[in-house]
Amino acid sequence: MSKKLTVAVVGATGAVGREMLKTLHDRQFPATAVRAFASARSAGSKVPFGETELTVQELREDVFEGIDIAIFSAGGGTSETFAPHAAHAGCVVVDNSSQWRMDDRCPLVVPEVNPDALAGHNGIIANPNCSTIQMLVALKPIYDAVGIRRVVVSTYQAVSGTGQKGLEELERQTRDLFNLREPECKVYPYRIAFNVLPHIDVFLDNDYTKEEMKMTNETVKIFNDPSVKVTATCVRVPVFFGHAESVNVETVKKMTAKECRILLSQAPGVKVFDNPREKLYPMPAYIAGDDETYVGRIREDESIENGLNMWVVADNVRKGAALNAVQIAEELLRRDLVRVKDRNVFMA
Ligand code: NAP
Ligand code: 3JN
Repeated sequence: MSKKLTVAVVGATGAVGREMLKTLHDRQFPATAVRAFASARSAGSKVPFGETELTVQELREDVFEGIDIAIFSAGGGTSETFAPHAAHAGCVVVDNSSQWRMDDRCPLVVPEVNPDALAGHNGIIANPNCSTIQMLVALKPIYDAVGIRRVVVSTYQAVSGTGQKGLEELERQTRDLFNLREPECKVYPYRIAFNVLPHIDVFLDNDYTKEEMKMTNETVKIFNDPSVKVTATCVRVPVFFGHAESVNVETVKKMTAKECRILLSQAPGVKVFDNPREKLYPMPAYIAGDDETYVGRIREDESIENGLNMWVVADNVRKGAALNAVQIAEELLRRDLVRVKDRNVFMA
């Protein structure tokens, strides 16, 4: 008889939490029980899980006893408060927020890039930011083959990155504009319908946004290489699902565009969609719901000696959040790492 495995989704009523439940079901994650948690606001409501429904329970500090893995996507504050209690109860947390990403006690993992970082975890594993995940899935083979000195990235991020309320804002504003009504801005500082906003998350003292600095800092941690420099401009666009990125890479040794296409077409989690003559390139509207990170528009940067340009697109809610987290949980199982060695690491 196989061992019992109870999995919890924290933030189960949210855009990412719902996709998390769908992903666990679609991939036939070997859980013997799945439990759904959210705030007291939605306790008692139902969320779909395959053909059935789960009743949402209120998240409390004492709910983690008997849960083996808890996948959190309920915001940084919830993760800060509750993840240490989960680890203390012996439950391994895979956390989707930025709360623990840069904490030295927590591995920050993209399974196609640095699965070995899971070894020796302390009970909380961090899932990177969606924009970092898809960029690094595409960059890892290049990093391994020729080294990377510098990356200049501009993102085109869908409103689903802001959760349910982002999706509703784009839909409402679009309807308002078609009905000649002034669009109401509840979520973003300016209208997002028929507009682009060069502003994601809060501004920091260096005039970058927090989202931009996540890409810079998380890349260094995941590659475990401070010599890789990343500068980012993160932009919100009126797209429901799927983040796109223009990525310029300066490599250490030369790689031609042809070599890059061949390399990436063999890389795990990547699909190369690149034939300019056939107008073939990836776009969010056509890849939403897919697991892969799509790469197109691969070409040499003719302004420097060792440079490549590429266009990277992935479903931000799936590979950028839910799928990556479930893949981490799968990797933990494969490596027999579903246990917390020292339950007191995060208890002050
Ligand atoms: P969302 O649609 O607004 O959902 C938020 C979820 O968190 C809801 O289920 C909500 O439950 C729950 N929640 C809020 N406060 C809570 C509390 N005190 N206790 C328990 N549950 C609570 O947002 P989302 O798009 O799913 O994103 C959720 C989080 O995931 C984000 O805040 C972010 O940290 C992370 N995220 C990460 C990435 C990434 O790049 N990897 C991408 C998107 C999001 P109620 O229904 O009860 O309010
Ligand atoms: O805006 C996006 O496209 C991605 C958003 C991610 C996000 C949203 C709210 C809070 C995060 C994140 O994962 O970095 C957070 C957070 O800081 O936890």
